[in-house]
Amino acid sequence: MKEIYSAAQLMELEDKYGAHNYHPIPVVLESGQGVFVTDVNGKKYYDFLSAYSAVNQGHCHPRIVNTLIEQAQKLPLTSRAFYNDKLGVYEEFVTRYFGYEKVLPMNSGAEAVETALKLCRKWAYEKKGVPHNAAQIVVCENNFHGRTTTIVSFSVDPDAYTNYGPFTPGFIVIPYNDPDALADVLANNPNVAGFLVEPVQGEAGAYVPDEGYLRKCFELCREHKVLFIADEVQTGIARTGKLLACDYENVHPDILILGKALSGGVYPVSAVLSSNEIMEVFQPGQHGSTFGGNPIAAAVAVTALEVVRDENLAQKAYELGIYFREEMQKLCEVSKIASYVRGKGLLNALIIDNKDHENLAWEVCLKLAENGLLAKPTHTNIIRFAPPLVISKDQLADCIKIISQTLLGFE
Ligand code: IF1
Repeated sequence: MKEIYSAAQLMELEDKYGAHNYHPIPVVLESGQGVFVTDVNGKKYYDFLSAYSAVNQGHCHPRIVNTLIEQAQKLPLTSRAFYNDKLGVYEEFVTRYFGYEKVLPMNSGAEAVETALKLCRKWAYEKKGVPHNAAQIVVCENNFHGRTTTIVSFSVDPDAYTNYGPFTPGFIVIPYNDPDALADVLANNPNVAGFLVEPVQGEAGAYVPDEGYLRKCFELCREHKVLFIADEVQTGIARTGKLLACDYENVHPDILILGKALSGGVYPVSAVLSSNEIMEVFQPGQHGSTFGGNPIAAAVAVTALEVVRDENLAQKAYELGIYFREEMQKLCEVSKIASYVRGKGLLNALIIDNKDHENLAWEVCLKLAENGLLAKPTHTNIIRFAPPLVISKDQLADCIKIISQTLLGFE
């Protein structure tokens, strides 16, 4: 591209030549560093989305980018038809890091969720003894696990599923944050193979379940020989103030799904972790991916996880999260449009009172952008706040000022 485009022209290009499956905030970004991104006009913003928690380690983390460049220059892709010198090293590292015996590498979060669902079904037939094609997997209302045909088959969001049928059968949807509903389903369905859950619901707007919910569900699963499958694609890797959100309740999922920040956002890397006993149901040729486990992904993931540990990002997210919610709470007391704040660690959401003005959350986000902070609404009345975890307390204080002043401007 020789020509220099204006922001308006770049947005026009996307509008004209790209499918209209997104409605972005009208800023055109061209670079990023740590907690900041810069647009094509040179305006700098705090990034309070972190690419939906993929950039926990901050934009362009030098260690991660170096690993990416070095491996890209050496050997990017072999396929799994051959061994490579990075995959095994990564597999040992990631399984020890999260306390599992085996890992299966994929690329996107949705692929990892699909992998977990296939793994769970196969385990049900080959280990649990569920009759052929009768396996059921329990999921929760308002879930978000990705966009594949099977995953949207159990979505309750009409935007996610409308006109994508016929759908994959074999899923039972129960209310979230309701262990009794799970107890009921498990007591009445001997063919349940697994329970798939987000420890904090992301798309639902950082919806945090009651304390003890995950633990109770985990124990119910144990009792009924049902696999507890945690989708930590968004909540995992320090975002919620612990390495995993399940760590808050000492729950060690039978199957753990990771993505997003597993690469620090520089490359699509996802993973499914489990035990030898479960993972051994996959035999050669029964599952895989051209890019899954490629040398760049493997090398980058090791560095991205080292950064999380070396920079103590979980503890940082934990402490800064408490501070952020306290300050947002104070704001809610004085702001007419901010109702309440919720979240865990640095995965938070501010609920906007939009009863007089349906598009208010969107308007607030436009104003936040003008004032130098990027966030995105979800569900018309919720603004998600999830900065990179490398943010300093001073920077966060600065952001709290921007958010407060912006909201108070809406009276
Ligand atoms: C988009 C939401 C966030 C996820 C969980 C699996 C996946 C995701 C818990 C799939 C992906 C994304 C995808 C992104 C928007 C985003 C999102 F609003 F849609 F729900 F973060 F909150 N499990 N979440 O949150 O991972 O295949 O995308 O790598 O634009 O669709 P993926």
